[in-house]
Amino acid sequence: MKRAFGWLFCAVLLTVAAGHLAFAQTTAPDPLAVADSYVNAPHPWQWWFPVAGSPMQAQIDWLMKYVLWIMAGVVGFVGLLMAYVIVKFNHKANKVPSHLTHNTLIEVIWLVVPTLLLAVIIGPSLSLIWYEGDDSNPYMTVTVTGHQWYWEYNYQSVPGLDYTSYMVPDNELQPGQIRRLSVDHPLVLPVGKKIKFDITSSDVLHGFYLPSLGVQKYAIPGSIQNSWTLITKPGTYYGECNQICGLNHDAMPIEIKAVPMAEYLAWIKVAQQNYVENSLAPNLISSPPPVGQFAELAK
Ligand SMILES: [Cu+2]
Repeated sequence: MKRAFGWLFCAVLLTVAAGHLAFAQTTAPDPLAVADSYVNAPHPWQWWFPVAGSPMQAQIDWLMKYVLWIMAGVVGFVGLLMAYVIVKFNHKANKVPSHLTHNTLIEVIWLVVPTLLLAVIIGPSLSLIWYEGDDSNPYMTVTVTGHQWYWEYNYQSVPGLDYTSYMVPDNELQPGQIRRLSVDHPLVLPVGKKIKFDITSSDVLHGFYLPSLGVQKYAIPGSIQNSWTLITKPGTYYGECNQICGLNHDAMPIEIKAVPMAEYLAWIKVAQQNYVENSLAPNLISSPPPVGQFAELAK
């Protein structure tokens, strides 16, 4: 019995050591990773998280595996113990039961080992919670407002740039667009920069959920929830409203175009111009054209 606990303890220590190595690696993503037509979208039969598109999601992915391995160890060990007891001490195999009621060593071990397990889980968990909460010093802030049933994006640092984003209906899909995920005007963000989100709602509860970027916050009327991201690789990232918000809850996906800074700045110019034109008409929110055709402007 002592040997079994010894092995379990060693396994836990090894898991913790390996985990900390992995944790250290995921905190420093390569900001120079470049890919032109990278699409980070869910695929059929996907059963694990999407490929991490931000350091936050990389750490969430790591913590998930870390706790999963510890949990697998605990479940496996308890399962073996139960099998041992069932075989060795059933009524037939053990006709005269022992009247043993206390064993100080075992009682100390079953207090100390779970305590150690919780201790090695709480460290990285708290560290990740603090990391998620640290939205200080962003490069820019976007106010994200949930509406029934579309999203509105307001670029706080770009005067007047405020536009809506609707899902592309099934019968208007263009080649390359994804059914129920592509939108008319994606949220355009620069890669390699810290982006803060001020998330709110104009009507009911919505959920701003970006699985590949590790962002998930309620959009609550009359309240602002904060989150942030740092996208390491240019490409298209998808998310959804994940709070049941009414009839067309499934028709308010989120599409993000993460582009290099030069292309982002070029897009801003066109989007602002578009806003000025549209603002001549009352009650019209600007609708910048889709991104992708402005690489030329940036050169
Ligand atoms: Cu919603």
